[in-house]
Amino acid sequence: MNDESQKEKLRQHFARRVTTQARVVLDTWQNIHEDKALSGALRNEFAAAADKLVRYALRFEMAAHADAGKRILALLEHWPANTNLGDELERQLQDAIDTLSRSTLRRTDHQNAEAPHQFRRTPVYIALGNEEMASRLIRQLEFFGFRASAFATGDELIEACALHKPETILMDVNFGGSTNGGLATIEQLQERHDTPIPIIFMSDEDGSIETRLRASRCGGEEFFYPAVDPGQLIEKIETYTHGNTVEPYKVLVLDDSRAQAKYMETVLRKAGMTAHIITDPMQIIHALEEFSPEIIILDMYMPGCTGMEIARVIRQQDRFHSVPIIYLSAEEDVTKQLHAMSLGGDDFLTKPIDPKHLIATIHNRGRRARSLLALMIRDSLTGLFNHTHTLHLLDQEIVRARQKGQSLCFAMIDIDYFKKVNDTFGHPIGDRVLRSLSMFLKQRLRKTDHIGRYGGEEFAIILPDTRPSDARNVLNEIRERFSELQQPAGDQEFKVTFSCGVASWSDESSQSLCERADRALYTSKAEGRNCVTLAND
Ligand code: GH3
Ligand code: MG
Repeated sequence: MNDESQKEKLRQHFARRVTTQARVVLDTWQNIHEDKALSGALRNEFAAAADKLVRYALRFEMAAHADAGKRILALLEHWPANTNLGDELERQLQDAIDTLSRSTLRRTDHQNAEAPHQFRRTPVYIALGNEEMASRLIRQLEFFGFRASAFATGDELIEACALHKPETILMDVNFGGSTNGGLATIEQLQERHDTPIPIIFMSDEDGSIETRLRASRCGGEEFFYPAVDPGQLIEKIETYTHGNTVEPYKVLVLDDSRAQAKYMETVLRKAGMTAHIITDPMQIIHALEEFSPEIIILDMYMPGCTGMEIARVIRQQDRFHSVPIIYLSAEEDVTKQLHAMSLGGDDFLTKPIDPKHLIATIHNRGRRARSLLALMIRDSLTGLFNHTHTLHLLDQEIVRARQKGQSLCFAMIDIDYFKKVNDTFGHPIGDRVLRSLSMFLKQRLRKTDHIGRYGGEEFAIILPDTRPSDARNVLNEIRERFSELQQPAGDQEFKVTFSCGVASWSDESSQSLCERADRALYTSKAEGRNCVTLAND
């Protein structure tokens, strides 16, 4: 490769930094936009993201992005810290955001309509009156790697479920042409299965509470009315897939009575949950950081402070903003319970605790929290952590490595000549390659490693407590195995390789660590691809 084209490649490589950062800005704006009452808490994060965008865009000479970013920063001057966003400013910011998203939109590659031929997932069944809509949905789902089939009658559906239990069923409430025919089919179907199949109901005619109740009672997890948006549907299905991995819930209990705390611990452990108990409220911050609970149970009254005060402190941290909090107390005064809820609690359980009630509450809260979280932190194509969350995990692991005096490695992976895969076999096959690499990484790495989709065809891996030479060896092994994998495309097959850069943390910021891994990745590219480079300190 000559000098000029090397330079052009490098430029393109870094251009992606800018577009990735632009997406971080757009994502943050989306969150602000969705809940303006909480926007004050996101203002600084949004400003920092926009600032970084401008710096990157200037560095890599991308004028449109730099201008859009500067306009956002100028508008942010009128948004004081810790206040919520006002209407007029929101309109102006939206305008600037629109400009930015126009510059960031990915040019869609030439799309070859061919769908992937092999699927790993269990099927999704579709029972809709509208055939055209059903086949459109199937195509969409296949694009995301789901195997979907449509059914014309309830009997066929029930038979198919007996043969192969689906991940989920999309069911028209009035399926089969009769009012509530779909509901009746599902009721009949669920009786034959020990664990109910999650159902997504839709109806374009009837969104009444009676119908919704009946749907929910026979396993209806979602109710789309009056229309189904395919994008949303796919996200729902994706969420169920993650929900299906039955990791035990991580529950933090704060109760000043050691006996009560011990009792709770026993109940939770018996139910297969991971419990972490503290009896001193002053330990809460430390426990949050160390244990990262998914659900928090707080005693209402403790010496020195109340559960409500602790809840408020917990809610002040962005990360724990939406973690469910359950209060425990002998308090039977309803007014006080309501007050406690208004201060950021989700549920209230009265002592003595009925273990069944406790476990059911945790399951309900936990499941909802997990599916919400999955939408926020995961990439919908691969199910890996998204860019923002990967960086967040990296920061967390750096803190841990520093505390424990352990080593830590960060790797960046970029598929080689991926554009050619898209151009030759079509975008859907390209997507399937991304998913196959993501599954490959999940299979080969330890549970304690974090895998993220960093950008389009770039992945990032955080390897805690790992020495640089070990990280390099592991990644080299993965690289070799992956390069041998046959990727099917219709009746052809092809192989794909990736390049990788690894950096070992040396008491530096996450940004510096990322940049070193990125440079090492680029060295791998420059040295001919399909190799792993370890960054110098
Ligand atoms: P190199 O070896 O230098 O990395 O070459 P490359 O072709 O892999 O890199 P380049 O940056 O030129 O192209 C990356 C391609 O990845 C272009 C883009 O369309 C494609 N891509 C990005 N995100 C996705 C995605 O979500 N799905 C698919 N199918 N393709 C994607
Ligand atoms: Mg590439």
